[in-house]
Amino acid sequence: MEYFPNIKQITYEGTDSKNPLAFKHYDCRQKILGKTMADHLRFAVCYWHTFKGTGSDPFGPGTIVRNYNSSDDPMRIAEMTMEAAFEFFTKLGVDFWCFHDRDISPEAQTLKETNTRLDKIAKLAKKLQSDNNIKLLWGTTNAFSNRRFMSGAGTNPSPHVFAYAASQVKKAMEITKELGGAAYLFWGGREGYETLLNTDMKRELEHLAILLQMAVDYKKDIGFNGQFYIEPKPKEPTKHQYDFDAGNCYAFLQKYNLAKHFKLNIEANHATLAGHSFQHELQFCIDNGLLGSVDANRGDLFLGWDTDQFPTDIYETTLAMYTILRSGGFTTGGLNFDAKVRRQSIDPTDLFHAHIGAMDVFARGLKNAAKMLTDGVFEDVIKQRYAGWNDGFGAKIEKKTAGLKECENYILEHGEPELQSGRQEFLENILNSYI
Ligand code: XLS
Ligand code: CA
Ligand code: CA
Repeated sequence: MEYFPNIKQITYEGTDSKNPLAFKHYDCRQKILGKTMADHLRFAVCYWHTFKGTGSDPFGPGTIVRNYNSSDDPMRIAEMTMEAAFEFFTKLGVDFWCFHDRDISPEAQTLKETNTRLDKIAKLAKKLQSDNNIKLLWGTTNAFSNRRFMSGAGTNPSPHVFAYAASQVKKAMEITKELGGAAYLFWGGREGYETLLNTDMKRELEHLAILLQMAVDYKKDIGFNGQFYIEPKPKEPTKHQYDFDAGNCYAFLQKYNLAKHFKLNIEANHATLAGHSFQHELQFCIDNGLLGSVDANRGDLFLGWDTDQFPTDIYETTLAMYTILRSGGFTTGGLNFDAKVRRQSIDPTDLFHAHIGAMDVFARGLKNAAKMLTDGVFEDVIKQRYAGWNDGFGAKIEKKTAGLKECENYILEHGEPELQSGRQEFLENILNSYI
């Protein structure tokens, strides 16, 4: 059965095209700095919002009805949804997808039955992957929706719930391996707290580290070679999420000797919720060898929660791609559209418009960033600004051969420093000339 019968293959038609169902900028084969756009951007579609999202919000149930979502048999729905998903990936022309175990297959009464169901759906996914030449960017487990996880998964006060979460991680890792996933992700669903009046934060964090170490060990046991990611987020659903931001995750990973096993998945909307720019979180990761993958979405300037909207801002995508390109680009990671169409966007075609727009805006970001990098204007400004450290007294400080006394002597001899403008407005104007 065809689930999107009104949609043909989406193709690149160039900037003059007025066809809303065509790319104006994303030309998967076009080479930029020696690599195709597809290889630079590594687009992925997320299963949860795109195929399981119904538009429900705290004020009302879903508004979105899909033709692959109607059957009395939950396993039939799971199969139809998987078929629809691969039709969507193929028509859109993305190479990757991402999923949670519970998105692709419904939970049953017992873990055993649940896992049997998962195996069945994973088998179908594997076939569809190879039939359509689509790959898995990452898999993960949903250990936050079921009521058993109301007080967290790895950080739950109950070891019984911890063990349940660990069992889910085990199975989700096995499936991710089976599907050839480039990575396995940990997002701290309800790993956080609502009040310290009932929370032993120290102990909970120790337990989280134990769970991650178990996963590291099991990864070795089963010979899964994918990369592990942690995805920072500062709040929502809990008031305080433990994986607050990239800096916080890094401190945690270092404390528990896990840093060499993990990289981070940076989501734009989570960066801004944490009070950082998307570019800041990316740069922090790059500077610390932590950049894994990206959840490409955006928040809303006026709303303080995780709106998970599709990216539309060329300024943001230019800065993000500039930062990513400067670091050498993605290896295992890519751009996963962890984004949902709005509650009123109820047509299947809206899913295509959303993704086409997002892919085009990242393609434009990539082209702008490549020009910025080739021209090297910003690189030169930064080099120049720090040139004082390359030799003379600056080099002495960097080599740690000068102390406070030497600094004092230097000032006594040289007096007041000569100040230089930071030229921010000049640089912002140059940036705008690329956009
Ligand atoms: C929720 C997160 C989640 C992760 C995967 O805010 O973005 O969707 O990406 O569990
Ligand atoms: Ca995400
Ligand atoms: Ca989000």
